[in-house]
Formats: sequence, C-alpha cells, structure tokens
Amino acid sequence: MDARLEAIRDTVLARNPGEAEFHQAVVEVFESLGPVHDRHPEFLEAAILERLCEPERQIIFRVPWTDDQGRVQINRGFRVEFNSALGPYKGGLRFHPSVYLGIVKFLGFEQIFKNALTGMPIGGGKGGSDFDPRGRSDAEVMRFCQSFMTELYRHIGEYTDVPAGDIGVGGREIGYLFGQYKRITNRYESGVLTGKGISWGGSLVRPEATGFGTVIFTEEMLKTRGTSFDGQRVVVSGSGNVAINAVAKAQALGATVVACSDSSGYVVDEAGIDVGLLRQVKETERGRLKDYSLRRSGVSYVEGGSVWDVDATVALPCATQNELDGDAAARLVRNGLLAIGEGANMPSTREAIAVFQEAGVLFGPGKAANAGGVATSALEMQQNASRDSWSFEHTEQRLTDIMVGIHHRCASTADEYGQPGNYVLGANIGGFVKVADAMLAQGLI
Ligand code: NDP
Ligand code: 2IT
Repeated sequence: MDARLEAIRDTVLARNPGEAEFHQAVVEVFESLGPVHDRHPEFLEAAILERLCEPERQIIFRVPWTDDQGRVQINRGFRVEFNSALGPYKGGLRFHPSVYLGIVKFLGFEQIFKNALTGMPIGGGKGGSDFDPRGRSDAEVMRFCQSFMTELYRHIGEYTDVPAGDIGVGGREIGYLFGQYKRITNRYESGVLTGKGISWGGSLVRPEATGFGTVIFTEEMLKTRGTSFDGQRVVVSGSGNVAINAVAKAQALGATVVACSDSSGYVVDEAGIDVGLLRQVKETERGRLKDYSLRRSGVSYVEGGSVWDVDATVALPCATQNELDGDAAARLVRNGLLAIGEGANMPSTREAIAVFQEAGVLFGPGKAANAGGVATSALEMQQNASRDSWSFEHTEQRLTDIMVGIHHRCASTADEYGQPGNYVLGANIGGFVKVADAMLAQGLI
C-alpha cells in the first residue's frame, strides 16, 4: 500500500479500536486507492480519506420494550450517518444479535461506495440493533419496532436519511416502523423508508432486487469469458431475502442451483432448488431450512458444516460477512469454480479474495454485485416523490440497466488503471472518485 495511505489507515484503525469488521472494510478500500492519489493529489490535500472514514453523525440509543410475558427487555439501537455527499444517507437496518458499532460502521462505509456506483442520488448510512427476531412473536417484533422508531424518527426523513431492510428486517418490520413514524410525525412521508408494501408506497421488484441484481452482475462477468449462467452448477449461501431471489434468477437463466444454507446447516438438491417450496418454508412459515429437506425427496440436509464443500462453477454468497474464508475459497477453486458474485456484504475474507484473484476466478465484490437492492430503493424513492408506481417490467428493466452500468463502470475503471478484470479495484476506485469529487466541490464540511 502507498506510504501516505498507510499513515492515514493507521490513524483510522487506532481511532476506532475493537471494530474488526470496520477495519477490514477500510483496509480493503485503501489497498485499491494508491493510483488514484497519484493522479489526484488534491484529494490528499483536502483530507478526503480522513473525512470519509469519520462518519458525519453516529447515533446510539436505548430500545426498551416488553416481551409477551410482560418482562422488560433492553436492546441497543444504532444509526450511523456516514456520508451525504451524493444524497440523503441511505442504507438498511440490521436486526441480529451480533450487531455492534463495528458491524454498523463496516456496512455504512461500504454503502457509501456502493451507492455511488449505482449512479443514483444517495449518500451512505446504516443502522440496526442487537435485537434477535428469531423466535419472537409478531406482537413482540411490533413492540420492538415501535420503540426503535420512537427514537429513530427524529434523525430520519426523506431529505435526510432513508433506512430500509437488511438481515432480520423485511416487509413486516418496515411496516411496523413506517406505521410508528407516521403516528409520531402525523405525516404520510412515503420517502422516509424503502421496502414498503406495494399497496402503501412500495416498489415492485424491491423484494427481488438484491438477489436478481447479483445474478445480473455475475452474468455480465460471465459474458466477458464468453459464457453465461445457462448450464452452470451454482451454490448459494443463506436462504433469506437475497439468497432466495438469487436462486430464482439463476435458475431462470438456465442454471441449476444445487445447494443453499442457513445458520444451522445446508441442503443439497441435485435436481435444482424448488424455489416455491423454499419461499413457503422460509418466507411464509418462517421455518428452518431443515424443513425443506423433509418435504422434498432426493434432498440431503447437512447439519453444521460448510456449504462451500459442495462443488460449483458459480458461487453466490448471500448470508453474512466473513462466511467464506481462504480454505473454503481454495476448495471451491480446486473444485472448478469459474465465478463468484457477492450478494452479501463482505462475505469473503481478505484471504479468500486473494485466493480467487490469484486463481483468475471472476470475483464480483458485494459493493458492486449486491447494489441492485439499494438501487431499487432509490427507484422506490423516485416513485414516491412523483406519487407514481411503475410496472414490474419497467422497474426490472431499470434494475437491469443499472446493474449492467455498474459492471461497465467497474470493468472500465479496472482497464483505465491497468488491471483489467480486477472488479475489486474497479468498484473501489469507481465509487471513491465520484464521492471524492462531490466532497471537494462542497467544501470543508
Ligand atoms: P435475511 O435476514 O433475509 O437472511 C439472512 C440469511 O443469512 C439467513 O439465511 C440467515 O440464516 C443467514 N445468516 C445470517 N447471519 C448469519 C450468520 N451469522 N451465520 C450464518 N448464517 C447467517 O437477510 P438478507 O437476505 O436481506 O441479507 C443477506 C445478506 O445480504 C447480508 O449480508 C446483507 O447485508 C446483504 N444485503 C442485503 C440487501 C437487501 O436488500 N436485503 C441488500 C444488499 C446486501 P438464519 O435464518 O439461520 O439466521
Ligand atoms: O446493504 C444494502 O445495500 C441494503 N441492505 C439495502 C439498503 C437499502 O437502502 O435498500
């Protein structure tokens, strides 16, 4: 890494102790940015990197609520408003017991560059809570969401900060959050949240958008090698919103998805995952993946273990950060992997990325490959602002155009900087330059 950037990196890491995931995300971006600073010394003079790594605002709050037994429960809520150079802060809320400041900051930092790559007018932010929705009743989830919004509402707004979903936050939670925001503010401000229900301001294709977009981006990568999803053998990790829709789109393009997972284990279904059954088990019944294997013949379920033991030509990690390490990457490469598209945020460790890149595997990093979700959130904001709603076909075409555009931006930036095919470099530089230019233009703030 460039010595000037090393010094800035060391200061950032020392200023933010104990935030391993944030450190990882920062280091990965810094490793790409040396050549940009050779061309643009003005970015260094204006301390763009130092400013980018310090969130504009960080909010941490108590979330008190009562469970179904009447016991008082206390969780911690977060919203990190990272960067508003390109638009209002935009990014999801994650409800998972592992959530702490380091995770919210890594996600918010990545979001800045991802959102820039979409070409839409959105800044970067992220939030969430260490609340665990698993095993909670709808009434408990509602009381938690109402309490969470009772603090959050004063910090957000359609021109300020626009949250959406992430792990543990889907249509049900966005509904409860929106209801409470409306009740407190007495305003039907549709553009304050995205991922809303279709009858009350949501956008068609938003539920599918992240998984669909990941597959569209990966298809563009495959095209550069003269191939496509048609006939590929695919493994997907996770079985939530992103994973299910990635499975659906990959199979629609002619691939066979032979495995997917949850945090308890994975299924292998050589005939190809039955998306209808998967949706029924995971979305409608909120069940476990094991139930899928019990309801379909020819399916094996492996408790624990790693889904990356299953050989594949295309891998789509769609669960969580650092779920794919160097050993798993080496195994996938030995088993004939051609391409990997990250549906999740930072699912591959730095060691895994190095293995993929050395092996010449097509590697689409999350901040590019999974940008379809937030891009379609921006389309939802557009529809809300014009009090309009678009057809599925029109919205999906917009999503496709955006993903093809992101692929082009990453590929052409990698070419421009003399590293063709390096999508990590292309995504980091492509996103960074856009934000840095806007920050320079807006002065020292
Ligand atoms: P969901 O909550 O719908 O699903 C998450 C899935 O990942 C579940 O199968 C879950 O298994 C599994 N999972 C979560 N945490 C862990 C863990 N610590 N270890 C093992 N498995 C885990 O979330 P999404 O599908 O929305 O999000 C998945 C990923 O995609 C995340 O990285 C998110 O940041 C990213 N993403 C999401 C976007 C969106 O629009 N929703 C947009 C862009 C990126 P289990 O049920 O057992 O917990
Ligand atoms: O990581 C992400 O991009 C998301 N969770 C989606 C954010 C959004 O605002 O739609």
